Amino acid sequence: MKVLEGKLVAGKGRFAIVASRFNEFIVSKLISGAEDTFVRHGVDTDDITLVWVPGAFELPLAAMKLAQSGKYSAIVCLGAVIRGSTSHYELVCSEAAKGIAQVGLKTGVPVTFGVVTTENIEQAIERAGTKAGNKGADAALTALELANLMPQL
Ligand code: INI
Repeated sequence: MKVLEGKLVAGKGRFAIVASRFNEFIVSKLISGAEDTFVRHGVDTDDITLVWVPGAFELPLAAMKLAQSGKYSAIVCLGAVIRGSTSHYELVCSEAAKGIAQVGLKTGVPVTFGVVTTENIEQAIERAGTKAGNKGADAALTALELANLMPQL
């Protein structure tokens, strides 16, 4: 049986991180986690581009432009949507998730989902480098694996 899978190595590609400013105190921790993961797996910091957007709702549009540019092996989307602070929590979460998935499917460029969606700030902190790991680091690891896998398929 021939098995194809991505290795967690940098390769020659460049990576983009799209991050939302809303709840920046959480998102900045996700960015640090993603950058640290890329660098520890051999990605040169010059090969990482960070793009800011206002909120999680805007992540897909920026990710789409980056994916269409053809410059990146994978794109990581980072954000924090906290129910306590919004009446349209479900809408923001679902549009961000659907939009991010669509970018990957429409362009063939891996786009990973590092958006923390929680009931309250405490749960967001847990997912941004404390008790429950760092979702930015997880999303960067997934980006590395998919970037390595895509050329094999
Ligand atoms: N955007 C977020 O990234 N997180 C949130 O928790 C949030 N809340 O609470 O509303 C949020 N809203 C802004 C939204 O993403 C858009 O930027 C805005 O609606 C303008 O399009």
